[in-house]
Amino acid sequence: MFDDRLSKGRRRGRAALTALVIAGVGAALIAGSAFFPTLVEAKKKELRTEVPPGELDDYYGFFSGGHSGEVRVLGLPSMRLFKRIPVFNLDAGSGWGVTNESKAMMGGLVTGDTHHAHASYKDGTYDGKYLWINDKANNRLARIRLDYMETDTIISIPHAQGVHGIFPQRYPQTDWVILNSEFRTPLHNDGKGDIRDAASYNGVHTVVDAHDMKIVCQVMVPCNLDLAATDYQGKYSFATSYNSEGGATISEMLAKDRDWLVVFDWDAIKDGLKKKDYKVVDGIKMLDGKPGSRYAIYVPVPKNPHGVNVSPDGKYAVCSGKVSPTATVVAIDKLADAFAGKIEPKDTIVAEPEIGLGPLHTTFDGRGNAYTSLFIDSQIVKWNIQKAIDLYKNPKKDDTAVVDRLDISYQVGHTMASMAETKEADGHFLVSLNKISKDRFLNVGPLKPENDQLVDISGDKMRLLMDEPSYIEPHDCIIVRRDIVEPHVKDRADMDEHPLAVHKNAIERDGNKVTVHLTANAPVYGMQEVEVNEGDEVTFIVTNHDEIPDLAHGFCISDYGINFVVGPFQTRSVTFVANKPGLHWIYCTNFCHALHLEMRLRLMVKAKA
Ligand code: K7E
Ligand code: CUA
Ligand code: CA
Repeated sequence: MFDDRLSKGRRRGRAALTALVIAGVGAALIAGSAFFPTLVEAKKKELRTEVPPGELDDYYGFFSGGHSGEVRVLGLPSMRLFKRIPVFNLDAGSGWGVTNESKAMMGGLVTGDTHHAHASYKDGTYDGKYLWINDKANNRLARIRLDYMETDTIISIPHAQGVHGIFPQRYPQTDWVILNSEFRTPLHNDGKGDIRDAASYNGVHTVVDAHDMKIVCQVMVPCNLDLAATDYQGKYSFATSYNSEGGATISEMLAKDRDWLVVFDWDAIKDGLKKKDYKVVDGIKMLDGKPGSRYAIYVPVPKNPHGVNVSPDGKYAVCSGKVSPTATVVAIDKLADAFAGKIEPKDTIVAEPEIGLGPLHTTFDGRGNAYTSLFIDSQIVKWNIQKAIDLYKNPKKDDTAVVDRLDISYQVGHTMASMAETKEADGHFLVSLNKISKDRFLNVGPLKPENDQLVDISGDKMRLLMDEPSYIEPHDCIIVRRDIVEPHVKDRADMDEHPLAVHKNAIERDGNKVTVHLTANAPVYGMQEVEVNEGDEVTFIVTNHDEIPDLAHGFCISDYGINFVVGPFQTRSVTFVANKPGLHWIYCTNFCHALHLEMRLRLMVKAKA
């Protein structure tokens, strides 16, 4: 039966491949369809905005799950939710936070606050290998491998609180990932000394090695660092700072009319590391990026800036002040002169168009237009970057860089267009990630869903396509072309990647430690019974030997609070103290076979004498 399913799967795979080849040769062959299944066609004709049953989406959307602590994988344009990847959260559906493998990464924490999901790059576009996501709550960075779409590493970021903006290096490939600390803290945050003295607090710009996930160095700054971006040359990273005042209260943080866009010079950082121009603080190389240092320049931008995004042509960094109705455009090719002291940091600003109230984040269509989210106005505003630059040079009364406005529902945070964080921005779709849905969905109590709205940006005017409710609270997302990710995604694990993969069923006893090596093969576990003594420390290591795509087994121990899922060729383990004597059936929780209900074994815990 399962062999049959496998070969059917293979046949389907071949059919899909054939379809792809045909589509490449010419879409004329796909006659009779109102939809245009390939991106090539979407560019030539009108944008397809529906995905009928049986067809696949054109894009993967990787959405942050906010304080749910997870990452979500959606398809666009359908906006269907395919998968929730547990990262910092307890996930009963998969056993994340239950298995030894996940617990080892989570460090005893089951909460997180994810904001920014960004994928790995090669030469300015995604390579489909990894995704990084921050945990603002507990100051961590996680990496998700996209072949399994599972978290593979979580690290803690020292000397940092409110780890918020993150961004991978875009060129020549992702070797570094940078992170910002939104909250300033004492460098040695051990409660000793004067912790009330806000003037002594610091922010840090952290550089992480994307390959081994170790911290390369930190650059200390006197201000806070909020959102982050990298350039398309591998030379600079950017961070907005809304607390240039160094305040500890909201009124102090709002004192000045301008704060900063801080720009970090990567060549200088690399040189500083080589010349050992750092202190070692708790084992971390700490460079001093204070104003006047060679590591950072401070571009004065309007009041309390939030987002910073780099245009897909690599020319401009665009940020916006939450309490200023403007966006600020910084020319990246002027930064070298500013670092060299030939011009002032403020002279790198080439435009400051007035766009609307509460501007937060900006995205791009690859045709020279920027789309900025306006939290207070509840709008996406489309504006032309070159026109903004021209008008900044030669102001004309009654002329504006604004091209179009779209009312959204309501109070948008991030907005992201398809492929917009790459040099291949294609200007097809945009998602407006709104904080409030208000009257757009059936009422579900005082706490309503958020509303992620899908917008067609392929024409002159933006066109609202869809409202999609979502759970608290996606801050940000990226939209990645299907052909970049799909070839990397595997149907089964590489069994021997797990050092404990079970090839032979066995029980080992070492004093009161019992290790059970167990295979799972529909519809049986490799053993029908296991006997232990009350108080034993028991470890079950379970390997799924079914190679059928998606044939997962569960492993649930009755009354022990243990349940997890093991995918094809995957190994998962759990360790617990057998503190409840008696018979406890272990059963499979994934409906895997006609005899799935019989897939169980007896765990017999003999009571202490
Ligand atoms: Cu604007 Cu955390 Cu990116 Cu929320 S952040 S919106
Ligand atoms: Cu295995 Cu159900
Ligand atoms: Ca401020």
